[in-house]
Order: sequence, then structure tokens, then C-alpha cells
Amino acid sequence: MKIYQYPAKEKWTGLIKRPVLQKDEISETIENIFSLVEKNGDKALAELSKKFDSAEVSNLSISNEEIEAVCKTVSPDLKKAIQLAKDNISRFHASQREEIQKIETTKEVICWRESRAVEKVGIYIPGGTAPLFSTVLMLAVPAQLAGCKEIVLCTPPDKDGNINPAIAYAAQLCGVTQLFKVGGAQAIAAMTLGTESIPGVYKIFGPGNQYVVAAKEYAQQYGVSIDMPAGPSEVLVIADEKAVPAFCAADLLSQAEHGSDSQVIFISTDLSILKQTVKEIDEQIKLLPRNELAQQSLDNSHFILLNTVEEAIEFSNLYAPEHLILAVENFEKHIPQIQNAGSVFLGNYSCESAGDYASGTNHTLPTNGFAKNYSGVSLDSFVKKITFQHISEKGLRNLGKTIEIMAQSEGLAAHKNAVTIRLKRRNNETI
Ligand code: HSO
Ligand code: ZN
Repeated sequence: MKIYQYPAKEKWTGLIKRPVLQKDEISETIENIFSLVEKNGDKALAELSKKFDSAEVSNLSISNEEIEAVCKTVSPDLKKAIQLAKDNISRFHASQREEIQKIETTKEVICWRESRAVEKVGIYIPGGTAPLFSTVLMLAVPAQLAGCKEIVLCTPPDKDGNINPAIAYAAQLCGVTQLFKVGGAQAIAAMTLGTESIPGVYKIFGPGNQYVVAAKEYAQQYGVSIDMPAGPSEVLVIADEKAVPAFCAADLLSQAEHGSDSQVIFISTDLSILKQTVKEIDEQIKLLPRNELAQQSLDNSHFILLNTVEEAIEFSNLYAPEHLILAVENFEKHIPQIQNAGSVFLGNYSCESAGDYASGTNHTLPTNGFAKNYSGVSLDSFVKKITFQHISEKGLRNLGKTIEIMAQSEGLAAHKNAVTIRLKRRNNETI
């Protein structure tokens, strides 16, 4: 890790840079995968899974009996924890429902918006070193609350063709309608194009490796939308003299253990807190099973000393972190200054892990600086909004002149006439 003491503002641009992903050779692979899946459907999926995941899968779809059997292997304690997390996530996301507001913009001209669920959504849950069943909750709960009719979930099987039990349990608990054993870019291609077993969907959600990310980008050419552009996970912690170094170290490590490419930034206004946090990290990392991954991530991390919390937030707004932890005493007064961040954790006891699992907020958040222009996943991600209007005859008389003159000025006579023809009609006469 590198320590920077009071770096000048000109140096900040260098410090906020993320690693650049190489895309060229990946995109060729993705094109191939999509064209194979388009041509050969399920057969292509089986071959690609064998090639990339060394998984032998005879049947892509998972029967209810298989789900029931695998769910029995989940411990009662974990089931209870998943239920509590689900309840909190449901409560928070249900509160995001908006009431319909009918607005009379001009007398007897009434406009409003109504939400409609995206009918078919796809959720991708990666396998790998830590299969994150918590992401099933974060995506399936709002999908179900929004009223999505088909919630398709794809996740890679292990080498013996088995699905992760906690992923299966969370999926059936949260209303996933179909569950498939397939991973990687081929799963994204399947949900985009549809195959004999896997239905095509309208929007795809979920994290994944570089191939999955590239496949989601590619899927958009087929009219499928995606949750957001992705990058490695990030946390930026701001600590003042009242922060607890052991807590800060634990938070930084919780992010670093996700992967060697995880981005970790620590900013303090107090040199002694900074030094103690570094020391704590050295101690705590020894005890972590994933310490190698965490160490690699920390090797690329920045530890920065700045003058004030205001300055630290200015830096954070430039970096636009996925997660921002404000381990400072008067966090309330700093909230208005926060401009770019995916999710913010306030005070010494709001650890990122709470939001990752169970407090209720969503953990699918914008990374790679996209917190400047994207929100995290919410109920809104699973609906689109349709505008409606009703204009009475009187209403059109009130607004008609305005439309006519605007249409005429744009040289669009037919537009103008659509109003004029109506205004000419008197007392319901037939024209
Ligand atoms: N921190 C991850 C989410 C996660 N953490 C899932 C643990 N499980 C990205 O926000
Ligand atoms: Zn996490």
C-alpha cells in the first residue's frame, strides 16, 4: 500500500484512476459465444460449459425436486439469517413504490405516470471462489416486489454439476421463477437470445468476471438492457481523529478480500489514526483465509492524509466510490457535501458488510466512477414508467393554440391539423 501525505490537488487525478480493462481479445470471444448460442442453443451451452467451467451438465434446468433436496442441506441458522435479510431488503425496497400523481398542467389537461414491471428479467450469479447468494436477495427481492412475471436465474454448477445450495435456497425464497445451471458469457447469451430451455429476457442484472461484463455490454445490441456498467468493487473510508482504527482496517479488508482487483482507499485527517489503521490491517490480515487476495488488492491501495473532512469528501466526490464510509464524528453535517457515491455508511458502527447483506439497502452499486451518473439497483431498476394523458374537449381548446403555433413554426402541418380539425368541431357534430 502507498501512503500519501497531503498530496497537492494536481496529484489527485492520478490517485482517482482505476485500472483500465483490456477489451479487444475478450470481445472476439464474446461474439463467438453469442453466435454459437444463437445457432445451436442448448447444445452450445453444454459444450461451452464443458470448455470453460469443466462442468458436465446433462440438464440445464433445475427441477423443483432437485431444489427441494439441495435446500435441505442449508443450515437452519443460515435460513433464518437469509429470512431476516430478505425481510429488511423487502421493507426498504417496498418503500420505494411511488404513488401515482395526476397533474392538471393546463385546465382539463391531465398527465400522469404509471409504473409497469419489466416482464422478463434475468439474474446472473457467478460461481467462483465465493458464490454470493446475498446477490440473489438483492436482485430477486425487488424484481418480485416490482411484479416481474418471469425472473430467470443462471448460475454455474460446480465440477460435479451441482448448484450452490444457498443460491438455490435464496432463489426459491425470493420468487425466482426458473433456475438454470449455466455460467459465464454463455449464460448471458442464453438469456439474451433464448434457447430451447432458457427463455430470453428483457433486462439482465448481476455481477461477473470480465467475460460476463463484456457479454452484458454486447447483449445491449439485441435490445436487452442491463443494470449498469460494471467494474471491480470499491470502498473509500474517511476517518477523523474519532475513528476506530481496528474498525477501519476491518472495513478495508472486507472490501479487499473480494478480489485482487478490489479498490480500497483510506483517507484520514489524523496521522496517528492512519498509522494505527495500517498496523491493524497487518494484524487482521494474518487471520483471514482469503489473505492473499486481500493483500494483492491492498498492494494497489492508497492511504492518504488530508487536512479536513471537507477536503476528503472533495476527493471522494472526484473518485465517486461504490461504497463510502464516513467514520467521522459529525457525519450529519457532511451529508449535503456528498455528491458522488453509490452507498454511504455513516459513523463508526455502519460497516459496509451491513449493507452487503442485511440492513436493507441494495449492494448492486455503480463502480468505476459511474456513481457520478448512475444509481444503485432499486425497485426502479425493475420497472419502466409510462406516461398517460387525458385531454377533454375544453382542455384542447385551452392548449390548442399553443400546439398549433409550435407545429406551424416547425413546419409540421399535419401536427397542427390534428389540433385544428378537433377545434373546428362543435357540439359533437360528425365531420
Ligand atoms: N461488496 C459487494 C457485495 C457483497 N459483499 C456480497 C459480500 N457479499 C459489492 O457491493
Ligand atoms: Zn462485500
